[in-house]
Amino acid sequence: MKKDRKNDLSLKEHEVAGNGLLDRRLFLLRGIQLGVIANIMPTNGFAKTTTDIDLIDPTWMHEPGEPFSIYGQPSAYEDDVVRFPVQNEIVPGNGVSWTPLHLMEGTITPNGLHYERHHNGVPKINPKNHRLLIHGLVKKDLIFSIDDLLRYPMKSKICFIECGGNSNAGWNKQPSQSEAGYFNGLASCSEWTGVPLSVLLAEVGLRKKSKWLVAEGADAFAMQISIPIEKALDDAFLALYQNGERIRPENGYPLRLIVPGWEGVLNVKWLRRLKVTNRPVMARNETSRYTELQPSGKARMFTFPIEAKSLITSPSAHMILKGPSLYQITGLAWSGRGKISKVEISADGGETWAEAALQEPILDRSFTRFRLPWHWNGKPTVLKSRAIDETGYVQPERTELVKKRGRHGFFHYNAITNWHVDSDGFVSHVYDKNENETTDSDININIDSDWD
Ligand SMILES: Nc1nc2c(c(=O)[nH]1)N[C@H]1C(S)=C(S)[C@@H](COP(=O)(O)O)O[C@H]1N2
Ligand SMILES: [Mo]
Repeated sequence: MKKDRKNDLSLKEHEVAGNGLLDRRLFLLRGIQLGVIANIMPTNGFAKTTTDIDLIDPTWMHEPGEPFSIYGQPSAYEDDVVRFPVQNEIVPGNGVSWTPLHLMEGTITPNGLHYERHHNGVPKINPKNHRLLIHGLVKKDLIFSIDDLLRYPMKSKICFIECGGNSNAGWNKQPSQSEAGYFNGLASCSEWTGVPLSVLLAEVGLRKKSKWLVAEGADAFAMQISIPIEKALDDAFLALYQNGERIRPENGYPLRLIVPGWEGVLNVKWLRRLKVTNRPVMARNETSRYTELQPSGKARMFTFPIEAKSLITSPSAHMILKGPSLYQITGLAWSGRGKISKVEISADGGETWAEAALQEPILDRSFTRFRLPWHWNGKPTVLKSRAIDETGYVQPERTELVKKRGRHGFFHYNAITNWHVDSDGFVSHVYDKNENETTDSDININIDSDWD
């Protein structure tokens, strides 16, 4: 094959940061750039030539295939792509199941893989018998059935939900060695469809003193949480659909609150009651949980927005790179304050950084996929990704986060994750060397088996 001279460029010419990070534009979907990638791939890319190997004649072409099904399931060969449940031994309905982010691509979480956080199990709700009451500081109390709600004009929004306790193993003194999704996958992204809360609040009529909304779920935990009325009127909505189908029981069927960009606990599932009040209810999940002691001795409360975060999903913990070659570094970035404006990647432990390509669509408060070509030279190194959102907020290094928030952290862990690649290509999680994790005053928490 005659090589296009223009594309026949050496790897070095495309290097934009130390240790083999290549120009993100090589990943733009245009012939010329992809041509360059093809040219710098080892020996004809990753496929075999027809002189090495024959095309396999598969047995499944010699017999009729399976008939139709009423609800599709993933291929039986994909049975490792599953959530990872961790539950309380005494109360099995209290726990979490993690989304396998390291085994997934794109930005949308399939419904069966959306992470779960229940405090007392998944209620079996018959939608015919489910009601939503809106009362409190309103002009008239109203009760809605699901059928009533289905008649309102709806809106759809793609957005992530992240538990405030996601990635909390990051506060541990030793780096968690769980796979990327089983450490950071209390975060998922779906298209939610339902009725804007502002429409229903206009219908009940807010009284002057209304400042908060207390939302309550119809589960055995009867979860309660307070939400400022401004957010409720701004972009909160009552979702009935998740990625085009009715919400899964695990995620709040038949009705859940969506509070875009704010911590997961506000997104009350199995929603049955909204009480308009003039102050927060001070429920368990906004006092003893989802708050934390600061170095000043004061507790942080009502830390609603999820700060910008990114995570390289591949290569990530437990993966093995097959020798020096061209690799695609890819991952997810998100921010509860708007759109992701930039993701930077380092392949030399943070000394130099290159800008990653952001895949369209880049949406408000949604997962954004990033990619960057990397030529690994086979030497041990540390990969990092750093997200910057449209407010200019920069995802912190772990040392910065610990310095600012102290050692009593449990929630809102959004530090940069370091993936160490050893000379065998094995990937593991490491902290920066300069992090002193051994002072006596440190509390000795080990959060791998805890959540909230
Ligand atoms: N009724 C009810 N709503 C709830 C919870 C719950 O236990 N009961 N858990 C909350 C928490 S802590 C989180 S992080 C999210 C999890 O939503 P998901 O299970 O759909 O991922 O739901 C929130 N809403
Ligand atoms: Mo949560």
